[in-house]
Amino acid sequence: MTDLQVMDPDWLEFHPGPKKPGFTLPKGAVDAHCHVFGPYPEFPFAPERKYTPCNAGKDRLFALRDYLGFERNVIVQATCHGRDNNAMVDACRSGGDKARGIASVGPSISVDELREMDEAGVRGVRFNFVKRLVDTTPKEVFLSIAEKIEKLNWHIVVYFEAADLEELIPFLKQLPTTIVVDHMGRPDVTKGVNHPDFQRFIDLMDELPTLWSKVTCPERLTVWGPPYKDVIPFYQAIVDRFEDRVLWGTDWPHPNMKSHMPDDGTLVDYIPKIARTSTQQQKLLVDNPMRLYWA
Ligand code: 0GY
Repeated sequence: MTDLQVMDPDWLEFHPGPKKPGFTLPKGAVDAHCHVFGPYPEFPFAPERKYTPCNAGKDRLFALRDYLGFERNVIVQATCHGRDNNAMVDACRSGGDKARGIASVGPSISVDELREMDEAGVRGVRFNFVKRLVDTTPKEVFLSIAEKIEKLNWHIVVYFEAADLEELIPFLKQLPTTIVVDHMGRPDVTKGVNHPDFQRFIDLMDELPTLWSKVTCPERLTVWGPPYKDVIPFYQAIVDRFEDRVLWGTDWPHPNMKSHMPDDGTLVDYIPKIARTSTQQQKLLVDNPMRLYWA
């Protein structure tokens, strides 16, 4: 089927020719946060989506994986596909043992449907609280989904903005599985690492041994822009304290970037600034994602 571009007029496409990273990734490194978009029309976008992206299918993702030096991908269902997980599941099936997935599901999902996704490589669901991306889902609905997926030994990926964390804490404490927070809960980096908002997140990781963090997306969190120096102390604070519960990913194809499009090779070169020892790098890029997604 021939691809058709239907993206929003102001959509920024992923970098067409990223640099070859200077940093050599450890053997078996996992890109633990990336997406596929379409390609349209083979995999249509959801009617309820809040944005229409460029096509960014599995072939482009796997080519980038090999080019940057990653061995594996964790493909997170993007909100532009709603609860239609076909593009992500198809990519997982094509990737075989080199791919795992995170789905987005509704309360009516059956155990058989979950099992079928599990067999394709899906290992979790994503609960999204970012208002510009999704309509609100009642917490009871999420809790009913959590109960179902727990039986498959899956985990839950949560996406929220820092300002919403306080209100979400009682809910997060009710979740029965490992919880992975996207992009450190999106701290406001202008407030500094010692601000109560970021300390609240660190305190929660201290309190809940089941809580993990993705140390991802400096390009989203930065105020200064490349080379994202303002975000480094936040990543270091998390990696230094919780090196067994952190994950890293490119976030390719970088949905909703408005200021600039990052070079994925430059993002890989950023890793040694946030995980400064080879032990931390091995855990962040290999041991932790392998334990969570491939064990
Ligand atoms: C990300 C971030 C964003 C979008 C999505 O599923 C999505 O649409 O995750 C965003 O706009 O902040 O993790 O890719």
